[in-house]
Amino acid sequence: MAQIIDYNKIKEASAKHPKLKEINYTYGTAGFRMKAEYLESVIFRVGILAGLRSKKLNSKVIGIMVTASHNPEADNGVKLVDPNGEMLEQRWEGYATQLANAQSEEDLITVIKSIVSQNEIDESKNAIVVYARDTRPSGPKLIAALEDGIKAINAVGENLGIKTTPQLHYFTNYLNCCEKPAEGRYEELADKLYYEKFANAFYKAVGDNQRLSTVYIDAANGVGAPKLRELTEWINKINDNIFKVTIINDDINARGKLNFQCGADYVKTGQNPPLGLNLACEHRAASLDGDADRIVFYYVEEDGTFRLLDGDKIAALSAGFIIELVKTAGLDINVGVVQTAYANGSSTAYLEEELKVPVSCVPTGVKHLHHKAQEYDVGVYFEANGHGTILFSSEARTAEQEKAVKKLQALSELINQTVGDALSDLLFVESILMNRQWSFQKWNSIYTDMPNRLVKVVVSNRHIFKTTNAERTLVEPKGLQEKIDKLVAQYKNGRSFVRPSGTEDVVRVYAEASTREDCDELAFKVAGLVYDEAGGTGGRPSEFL
Ligand code: NG1
Ligand code: ZN
Repeated sequence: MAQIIDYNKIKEASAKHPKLKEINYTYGTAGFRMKAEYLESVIFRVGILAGLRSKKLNSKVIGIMVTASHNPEADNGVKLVDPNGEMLEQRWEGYATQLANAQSEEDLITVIKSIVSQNEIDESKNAIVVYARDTRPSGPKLIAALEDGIKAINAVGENLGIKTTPQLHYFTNYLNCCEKPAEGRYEELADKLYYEKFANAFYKAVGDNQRLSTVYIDAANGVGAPKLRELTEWINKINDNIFKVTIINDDINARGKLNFQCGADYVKTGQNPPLGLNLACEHRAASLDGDADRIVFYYVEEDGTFRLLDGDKIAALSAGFIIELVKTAGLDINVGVVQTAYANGSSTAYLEEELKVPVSCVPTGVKHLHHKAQEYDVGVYFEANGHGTILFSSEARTAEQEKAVKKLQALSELINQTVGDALSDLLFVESILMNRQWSFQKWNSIYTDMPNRLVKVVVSNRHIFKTTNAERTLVEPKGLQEKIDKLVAQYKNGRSFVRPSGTEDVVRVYAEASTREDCDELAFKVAGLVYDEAGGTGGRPSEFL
């Protein structure tokens, strides 16, 4: 029988993790994320919040992931995962922000009590929480603060050790629908179940198609390296002739290497291969990010041109294959694709005009994509940066057992439906390419990307930027959108939009146009405009026009 909440115990424990005065925290697109040294009090309080959420949901297991994904090594972050493996419910994001900003111990107790009363939480319910971290050096200290928070609210906490973000999502969902392991066996089981599931599903999905060449994987010197290695060992145990990878940037122990000039974000933003990879023209390669929930693929042409196969290309490849299977099987299933404003214009045109699949555009942040994708029988969603997955509704999963349906079923088992997962996405893409016997070149040729560029602008206050129309139109600062529109109108197929980042203290400018020159000029003109008219700071970058 759990005790009711002991507020004095929380007060005492909290005094060991005091809130820094000068900082105002926000639970953003990806939870709390910033320099690791500012996060101790926040993480302690997230432990408390997870306990409250578990009590509220009748002792369901809540997940907590300590990671800052693709951010530099000095950053860290934390986010909560709901029982079905999805992101924390939106209303509770507000509670997370309130808890994090409570200045004194008394304020903290007041906030906790108000969450309890607003949600009619039965304090006597048991609470159970599982947590994991990526490989960042600041992880262990933050986990210790988290454990203090979990203990302070008398919740049961199970440490899963080092895991990828998608493993934590997957296992949280598993614990809430399947038998719970014995105490002390959680960490090991979280790996085993995950490897077993995806290795078997991959074997089923590739059938007897011929294996393709080795894939070189840049693991960003993060948690993806050991996890992918173990996953491929599991695949090889079933059949050692279906999948070959060579992992590079797998040094998780050296300081300063995580995400440094490598990883999915570096490759996508710079449109260059990562440090440490010598790409010959026949090589197939991919990059993960620091917590292995993003993946982008790439290769170089004979003349050395770098070709990126990003999240948009993954969505197009997946949707195309799924639609073909659905047609072959004669199934009455609706397939839809969800994108954000960052999706390349050519990808949207290809999906709508060639594949004739409905496409919707939602604001940045996986939760928005995920919710929209749930409206379809098969909902494909990928951010251009390589974070995404595919959701199969239960109707699609239980359709008759014909060949195409079986393949569709095998694909539905191969994708991590709780969240975007670089390792499961890698196997998913590879299985489609094997079924189609497509090279990266062939895959790339389904449509040609419009030249595009993403630019960061540092401003004194990014919170003055307000958007609408799935973030494609600025409402504030007043008058700025009209000026952007005037610039855009000067370029053939021009498109540009501006929004505040939810994970970094910057404003992002995105631009597309028919040629590389036009695109760069448009991006840097809009960036210059934002800098000049909306409080640019820290020195005007010389490339801004
Ligand atoms: P922000 O910083 O809000 O742009 C970035 C990505 C998002 C999402 C989150 C979470 C871009 C342009 N933005 O968000 O798509 O992945 O990080 O990691 O890639
Ligand atoms: Zn990530």
